[in-house]
Amino acid sequence: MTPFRPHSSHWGAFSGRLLDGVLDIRPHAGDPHPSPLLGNLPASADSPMRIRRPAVRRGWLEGRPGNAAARGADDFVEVEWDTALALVADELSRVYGTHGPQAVFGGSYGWASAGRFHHAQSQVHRFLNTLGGYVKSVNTYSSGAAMVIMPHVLGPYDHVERKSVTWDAIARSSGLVVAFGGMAIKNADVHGGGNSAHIVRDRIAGASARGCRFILVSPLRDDFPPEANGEWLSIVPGTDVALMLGLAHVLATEHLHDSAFLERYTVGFPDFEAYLTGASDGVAKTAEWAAALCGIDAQTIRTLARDMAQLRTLVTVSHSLQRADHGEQPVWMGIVLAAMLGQMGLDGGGYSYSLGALGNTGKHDLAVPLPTLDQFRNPVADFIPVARIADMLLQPGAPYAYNGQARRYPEIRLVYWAGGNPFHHHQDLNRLRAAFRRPETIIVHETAWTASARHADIVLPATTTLERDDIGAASGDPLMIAMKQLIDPVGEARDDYAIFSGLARRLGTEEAFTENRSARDWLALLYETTRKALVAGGHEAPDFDTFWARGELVLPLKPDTGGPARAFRENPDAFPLATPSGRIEIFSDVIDSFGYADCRGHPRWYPPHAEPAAADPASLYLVCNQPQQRLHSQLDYGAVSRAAKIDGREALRIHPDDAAARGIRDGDVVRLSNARGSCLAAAVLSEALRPGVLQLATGAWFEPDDPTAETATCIHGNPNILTRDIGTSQLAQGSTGQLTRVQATRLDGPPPPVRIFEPMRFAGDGEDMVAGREQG
Ligand SMILES: Nc1nc2c(c(=O)[nH]1)N[C@H]1C(S)=C(S)[C@@H](COP(=O)(O)OP(=O)(O)OC[C@H]3O[C@@H](n4cnc5c(=O)[nH]c(N)nc54)[C@H](O)[C@@H]3O)O[C@H]1N2
Ligand SMILES: Nc1nc2c(c(=O)[nH]1)N[C@H]1C(S)=C(S)[C@@H](COP(=O)(O)OP(=O)(O)OC[C@H]3O[C@@H](n4cnc5c(=O)[nH]c(N)nc54)[C@H](O)[C@@H]3O)O[C@H]1N2
Ligand SMILES: [Mo]
Repeated sequence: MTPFRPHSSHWGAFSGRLLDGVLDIRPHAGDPHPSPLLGNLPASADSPMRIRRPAVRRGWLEGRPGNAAARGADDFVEVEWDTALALVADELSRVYGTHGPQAVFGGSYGWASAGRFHHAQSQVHRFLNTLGGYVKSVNTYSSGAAMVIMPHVLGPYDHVERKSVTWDAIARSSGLVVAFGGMAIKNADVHGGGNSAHIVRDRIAGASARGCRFILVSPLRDDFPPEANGEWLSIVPGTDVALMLGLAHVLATEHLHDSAFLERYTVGFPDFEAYLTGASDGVAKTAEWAAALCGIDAQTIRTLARDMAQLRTLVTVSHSLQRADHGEQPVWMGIVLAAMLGQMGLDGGGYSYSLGALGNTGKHDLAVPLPTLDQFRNPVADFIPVARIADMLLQPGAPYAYNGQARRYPEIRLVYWAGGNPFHHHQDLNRLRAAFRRPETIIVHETAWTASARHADIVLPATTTLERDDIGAASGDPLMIAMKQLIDPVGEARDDYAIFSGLARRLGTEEAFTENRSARDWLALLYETTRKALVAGGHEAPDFDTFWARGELVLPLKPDTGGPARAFRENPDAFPLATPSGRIEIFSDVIDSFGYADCRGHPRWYPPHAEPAAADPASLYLVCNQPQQRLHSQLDYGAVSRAAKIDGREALRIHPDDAAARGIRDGDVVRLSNARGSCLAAAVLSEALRPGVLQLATGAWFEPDDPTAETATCIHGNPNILTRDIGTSQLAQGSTGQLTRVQATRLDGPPPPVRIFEPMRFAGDGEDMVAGREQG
């Protein structure tokens, strides 16, 4: 019998073995609620979507560099590894030699896979740094707005997101949790680097059983697990700030706010209060005012505000709220609302950002550092806010504002991507297609034929974690896991480290990149960081071979001390916040001094950026949220992801009233469209949605109806063909992909079949020669 061997993934720890050629997976015994996403993994062992050999776009091969018009519509030619590595090395030499590192974009955003050493981001950045650096990206698609505004008004993002309120404190002390954007249990399945124990459901159930009330503010009812016994406030998308202002107005006018807290711990409340009452702009932000915008009646708002003042209240704001127009505002206004309640730093009260969005948020912090590969220093100072990729490629030299800086986009000639899928994560894919036709060369390392691989010039096949040894560990997760290789590399796939080592050899930087270490040497070396800290802390500290033989190691946790918020509350002079004033900034002089019309000195209600579709009364909101059945676009070809599709097409949820008004029945194919493009998806009627709101999760692999068309339709159901590619504001320039406006119509006649998961064909192959096996 083949023994099970330990392994890990972003969605959970497990053990696996190959049984009659099929990957057999068993969730970690200590995980109370293993993620169903584990069921996607076996496909990575044998799917025809795996990239088996290096491949080069024919047009690039024949007319390099550039010849980019056909990018995304061209054939690929499979080549030997030696040929592929020589092509990449020569092209890197040419671009670095002629244009310097500032012509190389190595931002390479993306989640890649669990594993501390073979982490694609660390590998690509380290490799490019040994060549002289690259233009990088800053911040994330997750929290582009929050990461920039937080340090101005509350302190480092990491303190607020990771080190404030724990699930234990909620289960112990919270009386009322008001969750703007909810805490969809699907999201807590996942955590970058691993999540060995899915505890969120049980903690919520525990708090609820003790009597804690959970209020869900969301257009979707299922953004809370049933265990919350939540009360659903069905809000108009994009209007949370109006609701928060309405609540704040009730608190202020009924003198339910904590003036002593505001006085001691905050700056700028009087300016904000003048706005709240209308003294400064003539509009009082009353409950009625809020109700007209957010669709929740004024009496409900008043009652909620009074309850919030009465109970031990935690205000949480999800990532999704800030991945939208003026996304800085709900983050900031949530802080102001919590400050008015005066409970910041109290057990189970105050403010928490993104709790429930990732599996380890709200768990205890680790007491030891994790193994981390040195990426070296990047000598290039230039960067872009991550979601400005298409702007950068389309408008080299163009000016833009960011966080008080007047910046210009660099001129990029070569794009290098490893471990991300921009054709998953970016907005307005037709615009991104145009942007991807600009650089001279695009190189992608991928495990699978994603749309990003299909839009590259040179595609190098990477292994998945299943095909290599690594160390699995993540912030907030106590288990360090010996991730052991479970299967042979698929096709000719190589580890990113091996690929970069081979390139470095050709480029004369091998020693700098590898430091003469094998992958195994690196695991043992990186492990030492954690082992030394274990020794120093007086904990059990097995050597690497013992850890590896044992398969896992439980790491010590820090005690739950309430984090920086508690320390600040107890002694604001000794433990000031890391903001300019040392206090919570309800008014920020720094932000005000930037002079941005779309993000000013204190939080405000800004109507969404004008959208042509919004003027049409028949248009609907489209919520483009995270998928339940996969992580982003990863393993969209896996069994669990595919089982949720209807005739191979992504499911679109629509309220029965909206469906009836359009003659749409369950299972019908629907065309969604707006000024940017269109996509097809399969209707699922659901009363879990607010009427007027549609929901289409992200992550269905982009499949253009016509890859040569300027404006393509995605026939598989990728919502990013519809979303807008504009920044949250001039402050943060974050992604606004969560929400958009669309028309929805029933597609009459036979829909085009979805063929994205059919095996790739390669130039030079006979008609019936395909890469990989037949589809099973
Ligand atoms: N409209 C809309 N768009 C969104 C969002 C939204 O809410 N709405 N959410 C945004 C958010 S929060 C995020 S974080 C992004 C996620 O965007 P991404 O992180 O880019 O999405 P993934 O699908 O996780 O892409 C990771 C890729 O890495 C590949 N990969 C995995 N392991 C390896 C490896 O070892 N080596 C190499 N070379 N490749 C590997 C996978 O095959 C996959 O294609 O999407 C964003 N996009
Ligand atoms: N299963 C699974 N889990 C994941 C991921 C995944 O791909 N799959 N991705 C992970 C990543 S990278 C991240 S960053 C997090 C993202 O965490 P979030 O961004 O918080 O997750 P979403 O599911 O996009 O959005 C949560 C909910 O917000 C609600 N919402 C949307 N717009 C509004 C609004 O205007 N107001 C209110 N009140 N609610 C609104 C939607 O109903 C949506 O279901 O999720 C993580 N968890
Ligand atoms: Mo994210």
